[in-house]
Amino acid sequence: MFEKADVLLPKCWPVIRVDGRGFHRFSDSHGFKKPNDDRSLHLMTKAASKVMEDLKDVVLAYGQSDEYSFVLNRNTTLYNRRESKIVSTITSLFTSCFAFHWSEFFPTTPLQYPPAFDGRAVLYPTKRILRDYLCWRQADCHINNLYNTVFWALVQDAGMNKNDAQKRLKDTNAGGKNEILFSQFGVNYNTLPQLYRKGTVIIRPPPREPAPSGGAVERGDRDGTDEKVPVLLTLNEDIIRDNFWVSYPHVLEGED
Ligand code: DGT
Ligand code: MG
Ligand code: MG
Ligand code: MG
Ligand code: MG
Repeated sequence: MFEKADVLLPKCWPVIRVDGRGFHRFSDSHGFKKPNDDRSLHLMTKAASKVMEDLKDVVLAYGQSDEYSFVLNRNTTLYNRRESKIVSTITSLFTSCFAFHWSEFFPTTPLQYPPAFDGRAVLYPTKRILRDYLCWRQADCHINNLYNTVFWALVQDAGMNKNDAQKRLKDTNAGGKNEILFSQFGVNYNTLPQLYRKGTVIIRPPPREPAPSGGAVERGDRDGTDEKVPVLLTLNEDIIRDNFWVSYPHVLEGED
């Protein structure tokens, strides 16, 4: 009777974003490699995949750094679209999967304390605005990664102290940072792993092709019981340009 009504607006795409609580400290306490720790990035993706396997209304997840965004089908009726129920379930499931699978990714580093994630819901009224949101997160990944890559090269490889490295980078644009990486460290930023530069996007595979008449090839079903069909596709692709969305039109199907 006193419970607040918090139904997500109809028709809008719900996005639930989880973000590591105090991961600046968490990454230090657990000896994360700088600027990117593959173990942590893959553990994040493992936890996000578990969320998607469990909650079928998630059509796409995008992750970078200590965050993952989950896009729900715009017409989802999950928990009657109750915001607190959806956000708390996704955040809690993600967090427990992160802790549950920790030792697979960090076999020699015990968890020092229980990790936590915050979660929030944002609503996007159109596909275009939803895509703008995803562009923003991927652009954020790129900007932070470029900065962190140069910063840690200056500190770890060139022996600069952190204050000087920060000053050195303060007034550089993207071109300037690329130039430092190339001229001083022989690194071409564009050849660094896409995992670091683009983050990770998880989608479901496109619907099956109609079976050719006569000799149908049985591909099994998509409920996770048949190993032959991947349940999820995990990609490190650009999701800003149209290419990705043209290749996988089923992800945001339906009207605008
Ligand atoms: P918050 O989210 O307000 O509770 O505070 P933080 O500390 O989690 O801040 P946030 O989320 O803005 O920044 C993410 C932090 O996580 C940032 O300090 C860098 C760290 N981090 C994330 N991924 C990695 C990684 O792969 N390697 C290292 N060394 N650090 C990482
Ligand atoms: Mg934060
Ligand atoms: Mg955080
Ligand atoms: Mg973050
Ligand atoms: Mg109950």
